[in-house]
Amino acid sequence: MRPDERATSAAVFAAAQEWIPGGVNSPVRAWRGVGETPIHVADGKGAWITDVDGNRYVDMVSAYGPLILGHAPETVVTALHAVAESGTAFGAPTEGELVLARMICERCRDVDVVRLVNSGTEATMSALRLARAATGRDHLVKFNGCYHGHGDSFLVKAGSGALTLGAPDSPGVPRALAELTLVAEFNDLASVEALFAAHEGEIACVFVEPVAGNMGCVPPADGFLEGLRALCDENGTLLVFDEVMTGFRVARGGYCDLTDVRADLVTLGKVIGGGLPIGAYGGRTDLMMRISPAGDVYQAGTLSGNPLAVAAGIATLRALDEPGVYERLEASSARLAAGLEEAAGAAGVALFVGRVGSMLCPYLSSEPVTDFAGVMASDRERWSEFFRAMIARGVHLAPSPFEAWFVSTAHDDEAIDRVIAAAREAFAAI
Ligand code: HOZ
Repeated sequence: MRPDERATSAAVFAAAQEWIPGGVNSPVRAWRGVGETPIHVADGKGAWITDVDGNRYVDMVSAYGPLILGHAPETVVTALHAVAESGTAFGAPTEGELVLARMICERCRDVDVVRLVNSGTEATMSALRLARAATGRDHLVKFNGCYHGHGDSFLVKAGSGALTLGAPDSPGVPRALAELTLVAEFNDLASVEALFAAHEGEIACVFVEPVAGNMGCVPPADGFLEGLRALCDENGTLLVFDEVMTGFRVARGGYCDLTDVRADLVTLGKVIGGGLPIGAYGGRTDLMMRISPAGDVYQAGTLSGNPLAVAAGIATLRALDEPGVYERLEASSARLAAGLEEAAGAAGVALFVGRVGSMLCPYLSSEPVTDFAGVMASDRERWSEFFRAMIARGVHLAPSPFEAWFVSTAHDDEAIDRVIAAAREAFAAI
């Protein structure tokens, strides 16, 4: 549909400018990177959403990852109704928190003990504090283009919306703090070695998204995670897997299921809340027992372990236990990736699809994209044209070439075929 068929969205967005910074509650939603004004969503069911103008779209955003079962799955809706009837917050522990914590620990190999928080940002901030406390060191290593939420220490060469909007290093982060964040290149072990050599005995932890999902979708190169583990071991440094995106998405136990490399700490979010606000961090018992009140590292939250989020998370993880779920996600995601490649090929457009399970990113690139430089070398200007052409054809994409697409169990053949058909026309049009 054309922009003039999105008039109500445009009117709501214009009014929101006065009351909300930039009209949105998270920057990437403003569609600035693609030079458009955003649709405003009225509702969603399964793989589809409808905007306030009545336009329907196949949704490839999936709320940036949490909706692995699609929109409003019956199992989650039923669980939420029950909690809504019986009380939504108590500031006191509930049994549901134990149930979800056990489910997480039983599924994630590297998580022995877990603390629930309210967002991925809280999870990474808290894990960093713990790593600093446990090692008595202040520095951390992160990777160019990786994103670990908007905590001060992570807004240094950040990916996701920060990269999209040209602000990977945010004003307001004290220089003294930013200087403690050392930045290496993803899939480049030599760059990490150099930081360890320059900061011997100073690095508390290495934070890594095992699949870089905030500069599209870049899998780890062979030996990269193994190399990080070895460097961390040599230097008494903790290895933190940020699985906010990959957790319960790429496999039943997250990326930990796909590698032999052990993480000391793991951060989670998105899928474990089934679309409600949640985060979690966990790991080795000896480390996690440093967290207050078991230990002395303080971290708290009025709504942490919120009954609604916990119930949605439990329902989601239970649904993911059904036999064949991940196989079906893999099959539909592979079909989508192949369809996009075929559609681009037919239009003579160079395309590389980065994909791990049900997270993927089509880059307008004639070369495989394996690192940040490759991401930046892809044709991002033309990607914006592609985005506009896809929206016009009823496919909702994240408004940035740096965001992954997420396939859900609700993306059936009809939905996938619609995306491929739209892409065929869109590639021909750009
Ligand atoms: N955490 C999301 C993944 N890139 C970004 C969502 C947002 O910035 O709104």
